[in-house]
Amino acid sequence: MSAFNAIGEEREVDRDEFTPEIEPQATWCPGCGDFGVLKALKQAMPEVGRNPEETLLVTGIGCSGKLSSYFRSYGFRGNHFMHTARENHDMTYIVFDNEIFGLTKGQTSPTSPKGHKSKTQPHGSAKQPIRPLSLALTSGASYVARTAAVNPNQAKEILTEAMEHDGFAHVDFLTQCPTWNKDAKQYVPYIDIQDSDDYDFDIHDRGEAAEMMQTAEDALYEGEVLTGRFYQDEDRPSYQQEKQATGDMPEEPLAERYFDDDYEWERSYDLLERHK
Ligand SMILES: Cc1ncc(C[n+]2csc(CCOP(=O)(O)OP(=O)(O)O)c2C)c(N)n1
Ligand code: SF4
Repeated sequence: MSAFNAIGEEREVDRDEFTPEIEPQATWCPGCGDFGVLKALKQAMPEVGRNPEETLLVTGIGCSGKLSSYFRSYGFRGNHFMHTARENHDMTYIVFDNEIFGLTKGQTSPTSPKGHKSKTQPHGSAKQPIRPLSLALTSGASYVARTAAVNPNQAKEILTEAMEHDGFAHVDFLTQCPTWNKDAKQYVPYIDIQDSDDYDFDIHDRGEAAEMMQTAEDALYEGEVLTGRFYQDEDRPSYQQEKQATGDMPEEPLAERYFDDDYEWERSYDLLERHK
C-alpha cells in the first residue's frame, strides 16, 4: 500500500503501527516524562482512527524533539505557534512542559519558575515564566487542556479529544525531567479540575476559562497540579472549514488528484486569471 492510497481509507488502526519498523533505542533518560507522551500518543491514534500515512508530526529541537524518531509517521521540524493558533488550523500542539532545557543539560528555560537556579542563572532566574495555557487562549486556540505524564489514562483521553477537535488544540503536557529538574512539581499527585468540587467553571466561557488558567498556572509553582480541560469552542470553524466554505480550498486532499487519471490540471496562470 502506498502512502497516499491510505488517505481517507477507513480501517482499524493498531497502536503498534506507530512504532518504526527498526525501532531505535530511545535515548531519553530512565523515568523521563517524554516516555509518557509517546505512549499516550500511540494509544490515542487508534481512538481517532488515523494511520501513520495520514499523520504529520512537527517537533522542536530538544529531548522532546526526538519524539519524531520514535514515532512512525511523516515528520517535520518547525514552529509558528501564535499564527497557527490564531488562524485555528486543525492540529494538536503539545508542549513538553518540563520547566527546563533538558537536552543541553538543565539550563533555565521559558517555563522555569521565577527564582529557579541553574548553571545559567546561578542566583535564580529574575524572569516571570511564560504561561502556556493563557498564551494559547490569547493567541486564539479553540481547545486548551493540561495533562501530565504521571496521569497516563487522562493523558490518552486528552490527546484523543485534542486530535478529534476541529481546530487548533493546545495541550500543556507536564513531563518530569528526573535528570536535570528534580524540583519541578511534575511528579506530585494531580487534581482533575473537572472531577473536583472545588473548581466549577464553564469551559465554553473564555472569561471563566482564562481565570481558571491563571489559577492553575499560579498553583503549579506552589506545588498544586491542576489538570484537565480548560477551554473549548466547538462552534468556531477551523481554517480549513472556513476556506472550504468560501470555495478557496477543495474538499478532498490535493494529493488525491495525482491518482485521478481524469483530473484536468490547471496551470498556475489560469488560477491567477480568476483574481484579475
Ligand atoms: C534556535 C536554537 N537555539 C538554541 C539551540 C540549542 N538547543 C538545542 S536543544 C536546546 C534545549 C531544548 O530544550 P527544550 O526545547 O525545552 O526541550 P527538552 O530538551 O527539555 O525536551 C537548546 C537550547 C538550538 N538548537 N536552536
Ligand atoms: S534530560 Fe530530562 S528531558 Fe531529556 S531525556 Fe533526560 S529526563 Fe528526559
